[in-house]
Amino acid sequence: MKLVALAAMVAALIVPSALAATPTLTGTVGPGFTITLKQGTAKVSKLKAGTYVIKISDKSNIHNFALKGPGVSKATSIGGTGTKTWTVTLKKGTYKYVCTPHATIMKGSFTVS
Ligand SMILES: [Cu+2]
Repeated sequence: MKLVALAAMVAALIVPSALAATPTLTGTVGPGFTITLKQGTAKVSKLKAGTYVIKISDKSNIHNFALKGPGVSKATSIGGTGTKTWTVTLKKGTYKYVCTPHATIMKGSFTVS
């Protein structure tokens, strides 16, 4: 009987941790004129559709990190710095990320299938 109770407790603990296993991406902008989006150490170029947690590190008060694509339009403030965590649902299509004031030189994109 005790084992059954223990198994139920373990199952209750496992379910939330499975939800917490949402893939995490890291977006970084600044301090120089650079903007990147990585999964681990790899630059993001292709992703599967689904829910992702994106941790943004905005390291400059002259840059921002803006992400746009199907169903998503998010940006950090230009004058602000610090970290932000976005939970986004990515759909099939092309997503672009830019620093809004320097979008011609600070940009990247990836496709979702
Ligand atoms: Cu910029």
